Amino acid sequence: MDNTKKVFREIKADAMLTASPDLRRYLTGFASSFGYVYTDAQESVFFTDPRYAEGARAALKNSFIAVEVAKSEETVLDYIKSKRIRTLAVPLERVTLPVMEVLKKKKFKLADSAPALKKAMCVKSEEEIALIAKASDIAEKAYTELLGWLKEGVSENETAGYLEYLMRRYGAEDRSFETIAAFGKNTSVPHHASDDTKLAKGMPVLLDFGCKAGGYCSDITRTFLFGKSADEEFADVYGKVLEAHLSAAEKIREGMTGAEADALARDRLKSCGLDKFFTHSLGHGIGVNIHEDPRLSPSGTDKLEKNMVFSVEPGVYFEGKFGIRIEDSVVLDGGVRSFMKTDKRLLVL
Ligand SMILES: [Mn+2]
Repeated sequence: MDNTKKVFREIKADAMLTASPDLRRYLTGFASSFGYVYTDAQESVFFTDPRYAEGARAALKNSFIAVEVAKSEETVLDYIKSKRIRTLAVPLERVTLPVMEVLKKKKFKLADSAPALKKAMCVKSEEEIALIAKASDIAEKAYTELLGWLKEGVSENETAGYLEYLMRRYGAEDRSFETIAAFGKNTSVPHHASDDTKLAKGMPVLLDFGCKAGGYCSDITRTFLFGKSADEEFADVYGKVLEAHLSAAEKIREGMTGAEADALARDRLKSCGLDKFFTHSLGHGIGVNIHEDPRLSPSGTDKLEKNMVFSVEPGVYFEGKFGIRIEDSVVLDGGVRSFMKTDKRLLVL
């Protein structure tokens, strides 16, 4: 995958230089812990150290990107200087102060590449969409198997660990983020840190998880009951969160802003008095990073476009009682198409 030209087209500078691992991965499709990607109108060069040179040459053999060995950023900057580059675009929000000092010393005129990177990254290619679909399939396969394994007495930590093991077993290269497994009243904390709470009959279970395939993330949340709930309110509230999810997913269209999309679910929950318990935003973009643009939130100004991939995840949380979140990863193509195939109706195990 070579996204260097796609980003460079949007940049007003003679060249761009990118060092962050996630952005390098996005630009080259190659994962590494050290390197710089340089792009100008004529060429793209991936500078890395000897550990990655062989792997990078093999991976980028058929791409536009050349591979060079560089021991330090000094070597890279001297190369850029030798090309008489005046304006250099770097993602300013990612540049550390020491690196900024070096760039200034070398007398580059700096431009910001972050807006172009963000803009390019949120609209996915067919290849990227296929990788997110694969990461979604793996996550759901692991989830389906986990449901048959869950039993009274297992802890949240054990459950999170086993789910992550299953995702790797079915082909994931990593998890997308720290898996959330919450039992009972812990479900009311939207991002609960899994602990040694044990599963007991009648508890709600919230699992928020995802994995990476080819560098791309999936993100899914399911909330269900482990046996019939003692709380009669649960099934009723679940139905309302599901309605909010389904109605937003049905109505989201290209051209809407993130705020308009968010309002579809928020207004639905408002009509039954639940909006004040919906304490986060409806969704976020998903790609090489688990959280990226577009933002589907009350303040989201991003316009939703064809082939953007994001989450749809309304949730309501009753402190000290229970919480419910229902999340799919989706792609926008006319309307919304979900990557998830598992049933979202209330499951009572
Ligand atoms: Mn999410």
